[in-house]
Amino acid sequence: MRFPAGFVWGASTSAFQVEGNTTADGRGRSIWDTFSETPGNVVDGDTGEPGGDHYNRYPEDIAIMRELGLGAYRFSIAWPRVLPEGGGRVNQAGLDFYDRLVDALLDAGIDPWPTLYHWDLPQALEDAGGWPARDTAYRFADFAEVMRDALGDRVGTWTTVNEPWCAAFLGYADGAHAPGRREPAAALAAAHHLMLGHGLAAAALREGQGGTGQARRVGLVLNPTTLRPNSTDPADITAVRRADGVRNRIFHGPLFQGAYPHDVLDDLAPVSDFAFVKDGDLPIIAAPLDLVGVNFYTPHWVAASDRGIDPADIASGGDSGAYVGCEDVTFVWHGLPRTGIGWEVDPSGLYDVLTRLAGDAPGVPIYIIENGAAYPDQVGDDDAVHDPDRVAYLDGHLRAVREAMKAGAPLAGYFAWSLLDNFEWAWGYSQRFGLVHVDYATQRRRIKDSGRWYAQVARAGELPG
Ligand code: PNW
Repeated sequence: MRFPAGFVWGASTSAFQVEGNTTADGRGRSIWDTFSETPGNVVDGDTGEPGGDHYNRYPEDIAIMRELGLGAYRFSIAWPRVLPEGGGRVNQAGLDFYDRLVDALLDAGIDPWPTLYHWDLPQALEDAGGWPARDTAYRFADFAEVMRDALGDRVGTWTTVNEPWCAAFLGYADGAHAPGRREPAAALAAAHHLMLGHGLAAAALREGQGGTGQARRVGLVLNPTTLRPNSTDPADITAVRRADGVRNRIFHGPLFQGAYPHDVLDDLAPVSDFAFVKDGDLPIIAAPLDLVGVNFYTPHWVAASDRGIDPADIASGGDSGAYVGCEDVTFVWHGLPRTGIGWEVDPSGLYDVLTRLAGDAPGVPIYIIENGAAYPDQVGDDDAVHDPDRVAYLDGHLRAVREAMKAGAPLAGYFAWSLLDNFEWAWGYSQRFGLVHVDYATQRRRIKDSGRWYAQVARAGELPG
């Protein structure tokens, strides 16, 4: 199975998950510092320390990327490193880290793909209301401007927000993620302001294009998933429509059609009147994108039931309030093999996501920005990491990507999640997604079998067999 020449092969991380050094060089606090340090929120009480010490070890990590033959590296920029209070004073020492990182990547021939927001909101902005407050979207645009001025001469491809669904609904409705609030109406406002922040930031990034003459490309990263009815019962089909509304269409509508779907507004009317949508917001949100990123892990099967959503299924430990307005909807295991984190493995879910997105956002190039599988530690007696399950997961999902391309979806690249084992949010360090193993006690890196397999695929541009 060959991929076209020019297809981008990369790997991803995010700042809070790999950098560690949460108090170095004047970094301010983020909602994930506060949340993870609060007992009961993260498995084993894990926090952003030690992460993978990527803040200091990035040269070694870039050498590993070269060994893996990666063409691009997706990382995120820690807002509280750059603007410790969320806005106002710029912390030059924090900014300098990303400057060094970008230069080192370019020296190594690896394209830097920064994401501006991967969930580490400055605590000061949460204290002022967080994403449910409209002002946060404007502060985010200010941050984008600072980053454009700092890196815009060298960075070609930018993504604004990572997974607004998780940031809004796991953070503000379910509470399994920071800031751990359980306020369904506020979560809907957060989702809107994350999209508004994206639109404002995208406009800022486009200004003063290309110090190097390189065209600047701007997009965002969504995590749409496939929701399938558990039976042909019309009630189950309705359950799918409603869950799909708050998971997928609440984003696809504003971003790609410039409007919230009517049925979503109707379904959610008991929760919110959407008064936070102001005149002029939707055109900002719906401004054309140069690319759209997709993160995909697992599909879901949905049934109508008054049992409520099973907590274990959806949100790694919350009360599954993430699906706002879907209290009479349940998620059902389909009996497929599951990863260490419990997520069912089904590459056809990715095929469905991609072909649907190609229809919802016609002509916009799609990049898989994250895809991968978690397992607990797999260091063998021979001191190596043999992870055949992860190889099978990646192989199956890459085949689905290729099939979606054959069906016409404009896929242009694939980034594995993750380059390194890292802080897996509510799971802490108990689950490992890396192509590269990290021994957190010594910070020793070891390329796993999956990393060597992926390197071969990236070099050949082709799947074996
Ligand atoms: C995404 N859920 O997070 C993030 O973008 C990554 O930072 C993360 O490490 C990766 O996927 C694996 O989890 C998610 O509970 C976290 O539905 C939780 C959920 C979905 C995505």
